[in-house]
Parts: sequence; structure tokens; C-alpha cells
Amino acid sequence: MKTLQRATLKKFFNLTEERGPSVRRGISPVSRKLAEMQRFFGLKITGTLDAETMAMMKKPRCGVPDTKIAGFSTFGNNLKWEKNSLTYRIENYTPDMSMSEVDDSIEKALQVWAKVTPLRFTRLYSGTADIMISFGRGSHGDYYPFDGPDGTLAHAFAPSSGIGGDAHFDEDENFTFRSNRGYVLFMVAAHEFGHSLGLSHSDDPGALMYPVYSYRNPDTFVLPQDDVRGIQSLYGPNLEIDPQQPKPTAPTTPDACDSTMVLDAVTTLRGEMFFFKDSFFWRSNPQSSTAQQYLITSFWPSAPTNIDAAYESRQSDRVYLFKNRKVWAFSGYDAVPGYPKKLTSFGLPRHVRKIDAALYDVQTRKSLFFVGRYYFSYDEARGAMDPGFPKHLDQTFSGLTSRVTAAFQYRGFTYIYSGPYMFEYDLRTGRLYRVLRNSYFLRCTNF
Ligand SMILES: [Ca+2]
Ligand SMILES: [Ca+2]
Ligand SMILES: [Ca+2]
Ligand SMILES: [Zn+2]
Ligand SMILES: [Zn+2]
Repeated sequence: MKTLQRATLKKFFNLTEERGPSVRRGISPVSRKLAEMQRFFGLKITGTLDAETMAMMKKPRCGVPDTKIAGFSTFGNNLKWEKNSLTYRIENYTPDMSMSEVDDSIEKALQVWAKVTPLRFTRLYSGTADIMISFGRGSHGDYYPFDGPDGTLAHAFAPSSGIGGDAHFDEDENFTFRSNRGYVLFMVAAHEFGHSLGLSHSDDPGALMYPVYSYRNPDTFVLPQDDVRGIQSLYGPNLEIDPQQPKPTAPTTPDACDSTMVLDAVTTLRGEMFFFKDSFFWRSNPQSSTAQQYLITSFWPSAPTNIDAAYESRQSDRVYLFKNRKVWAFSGYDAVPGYPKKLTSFGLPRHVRKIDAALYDVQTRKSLFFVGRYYFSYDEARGAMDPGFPKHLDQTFSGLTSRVTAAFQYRGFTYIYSGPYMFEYDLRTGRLYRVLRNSYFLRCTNF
């Protein structure tokens, strides 16, 4: 195993260089730690360093170790502040942003937690605060040196006196105010302050306390439900909420086992299946027995959320994401320049405000767009809509009684989703084979 990966395991999963007991049992500590990490991130548990695990290890993340958990977790032993009034001090600044942007990011990041708890924060400009905030690179005065650009972005210490509660940010990163190029300081700080207040990592990919960084728009960020439950388990709810002020609802992470769930869109991507819902997608490859869940922005920071439709063009090796009148294009992880474009760039008539679903027919190399009770056939090679379209759905897809919500092709079959149901067709003959629940491919693992 390469030093980097070994160091990652050691750092984040408390891998100690054990010799003896575990070796005698025949399972190497490394493969046990790999299995633990794979379980935490919902990867296939192999205990070996496969490609999926390697990719997860390379993601930018927080430097605090992960523990084995479901949903939020705390540091245990009721490790929390015994007072609700806390102080913070910004000891130094990063040159990446203006001072007022740093002040604003830090203040807003603390307010994320104050909004849902009785905790209140007061800024100090000198002396020792409970939460001392600083930027540093490499060795920076504790026993946890930073690692240069990417990798670890920051770390923070659990509540206690002295270094307890303090948050350190790796100056070798490029921090930003709200851009998706670089790391949004507000997002990184809000996560670290979760540790400063007593939360450990969560394995919910939608949680702020998930250890891996993903871009989120700081202007619209609302603390997810998992984190709200976590912090309130320590400090209780905010009792000063103004009933006049409607509070935004904390987002929850979609559940693959929810049989009533209606997917936003489904597509293949380089041999895998992608299932979109809200800000998330599940990714499932044919070899794996589970589907892994991600924030859309952790793959494509510039992508929209709550999309209408998606499809993969084999012709251009791109995946297209549709939302309202716009379409985004990605080639692997990269945004294709020149996008988002208008729906009309696919030959769709101007009056189409949004599409319900899209799929790519591998055999004919046509893109099908579903709009209401009709569907269109677009020829990417010619850059034009095929004559004779739109056609009524009934002409091709028998048995569909309500609107199409998502569609894709997989192993020669065409799957048309309508709400929580999925209709399996042979597109050539129009024959309907089976009506399945959307859990058929989603692989619900709660049993
Ligand atoms: Ca402190
Ligand atoms: Ca770093
Ligand atoms: Ca849809
Ligand atoms: Zn963390
Ligand atoms: Zn530090």
C-alpha cells in the first residue's frame, strides 16, 4: 500500500501500527481499517484498496478522524460546553479573501449553529476566546501538521479548555467567499465549528458533518436535519425563535428505501447508473450490491439541483442535465464549456418550458425527450428533431397512465418511470415486460 493511503487510514480511522493480536487472528489491521472506512462511506466492503476506495481517499476533507456510526454522532462522554454563551477570536487572516469576507464567513458559520440552539457567540479582539480561529500551513503549533494543498482542509478540537474548541484552517488551500473554484470558507468553517461544539462526523452524505467537502451555495445553505438533531441532542433547541419569522425547513437526505419516492431523473454514465433526487444522486455500478449516495455538487460543483431530466449521449460521451429551460453538459467530472444552453439548442420548440424526462436510445442513437403526454426524438448527429414528432406516448409506450417522471436504457431495456413505478419495455417492439418499483435498481439496504 502506498504511503499516502496508509497515512490517510492512519489519520482518519485511527490506524495504529499494531503488531500482535490482530495479526494472530489473521486479519491485517490495514484491511480491517479499510473495511471500517468502506462501511462508513457506504462503499462495497472488500477490505482491499479498490478503485472506489482510492477515489474516496483522495477527496478533500476535514482532518478530524471518522468513527463508526449511523447518522450524526458526538464525541461521547457528553463532551460539550457547559455554558451557552461562547466567545471566539479570529487570530489571523488568509490572503485568499478580503478581511471583511473572512469576518462575514466566520460569523455566518457560527450562526448556522446558533439558529437551532440556545448557543450565542461573542467576538473577542484580544486575549483568549473559547474558540480561537487561525490559518496556518504545515506544522502550525499543534501535533497535527497540515498537508499542503487539498487533502485536509481544516481541523478543530472538541469542547474543553485551552486548545479545545479551536479551529485551524490550512493556508495552503485556496479559500473563497462563495465561488465553486476553491473551498468556500463558510462551508469549511461551519463544519469545523460543529466539532468545536461537540459533534463528530456523520455518515449521512447530506449532513454538514459529513467528512468530505462538497460545494454548496452559501447564500441558500440551510443546516440539514441530521446536524440539527445532532447539535440539539447536546444543547437542546433554540427557544428564542420568533414565531412571526417562518424558518426554513432543514433538508433531509432522500432514502433509497422510501417506496413512495419519485426520482427526478435517471441516466447511465460510463457503465454505471445514476439516480437523481433533490440535491443528491445515487451511483450504482453493476458489480456492486449497494448504491452510493452523493451530493450532486460533490461531482459537478456547477450543476443544478432538483433537476428535471438527465441522459448520457454515447455519441459525445457527455451527460446532459436538464432544469427548466436550460441544459448543462459534463464530460466525466468536467463541465463542458459553453453550457448551460437553452432547450431550443436541442431542437425543442420554444413553448416547451421544461421536459419531464430524457433517454438515449443506444441502437438508433436518438435522444428522446418526454414532455407531458408526448415525446420528441432528436438526432444529435444531424442536430435536428426527427420528422413525425412529437408523438403521443400511447403510440409507443402502452400501459402508461400518468406522466413520465424519469427514463433511461439499461442492458437493452427501456425503463420509463411514472411516479414510484418503473415500466420495463422493449423499445423495438413496444412490448411491456414488467412493472417494477423504483427500489428495483436502487438497492435499498435497510433490512
Ligand atoms: Ca479554546
Ligand atoms: Ca491541505
Ligand atoms: Ca423528471
Ligand atoms: Zn470534520
Ligand atoms: Zn491545527
